[in-house]
Amino acid sequence: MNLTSKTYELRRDIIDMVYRSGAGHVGGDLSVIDILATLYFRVMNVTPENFADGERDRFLLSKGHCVDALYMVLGEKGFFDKEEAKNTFSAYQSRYIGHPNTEVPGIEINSGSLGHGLALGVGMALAAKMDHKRYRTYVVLGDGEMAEGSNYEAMMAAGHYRLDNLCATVDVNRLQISGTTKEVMDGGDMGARFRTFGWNVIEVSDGNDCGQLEEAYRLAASYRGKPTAVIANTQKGRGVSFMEDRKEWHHGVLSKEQYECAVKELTEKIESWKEAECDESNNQQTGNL
Ligand SMILES: Cc1ncc(C[n+]2csc(CCOP(=O)(O)OP(=O)(O)O)c2C)c(N)n1
Ligand SMILES: [Mg+2]
Repeated sequence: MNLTSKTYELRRDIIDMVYRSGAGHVGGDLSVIDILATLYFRVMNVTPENFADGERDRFLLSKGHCVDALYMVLGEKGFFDKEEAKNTFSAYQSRYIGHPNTEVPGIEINSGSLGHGLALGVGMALAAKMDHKRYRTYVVLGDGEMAEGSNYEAMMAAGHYRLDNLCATVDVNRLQISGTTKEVMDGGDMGARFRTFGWNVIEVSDGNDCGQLEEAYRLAASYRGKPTAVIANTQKGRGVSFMEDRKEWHHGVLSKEQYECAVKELTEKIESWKEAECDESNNQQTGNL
């Protein structure tokens, strides 16, 4: 499976779900989807079949408002029927509510109140060390979320306990709810903040490139003695031109015209990625590469 075309199919699923429900956080969904897809399809040892196994890897979406993207990845992974999530997202009595909750298969923690996921991840990683378990814990945070003071206490504890089985990813899309992260709360260099607390830091220049992300996670898994922070430089709204880098799409809802325009653009991109994959595999077969 080529992951790039898959992430564009997932983007189209997200747009579908947000349009049908009239709810969601589409900007941050589109910046984080490549991170989620790389983790679930290339890195983590977690499936519907092994979810009850204590050795499964743990995934925590601390920027819980982007659960729309997580639902689509978990659906694709077979945890539940994607269509069910699309049709009932944010509806009365649906389990697919607007932030992660553990009633949904595949979800480890309730989150959405920003600043909680990393501390919970530290606890899980520390428990793995104490219980001599091999699972790894992955936490995904937003760059605006890094204004929450609780993160810095969690970073300090992770460094202190040398939790090399913990990997945090910060989705640095440079925007939060009401403006740029720099304008709203400028905390300075993201990597430097983690280094101060004894973390190994890997900068990913294009955090919407699954290949770069996979390489970063491979390096993180082999690093010993420190937790790793992957600083993923992404773009909010990535893949839908009129949403890219625009704070208005943090939780914007699409009109019919906007929906049709977004689906058209994503479908064209999916087709061109698929053509490129086809050419690549033909070239490989004929030895042209
Ligand atoms: C404790 C807390 N305060 C405020 C909010 C409201 N809120 C939801 S999303 C958001 C902005 C988050 O920005 P960022 O972490 O950069 O997310 P992304 O850009 O990836 O969407 C805020 C302030 C919240 N969910 N939790
Ligand atoms: Mg952000």
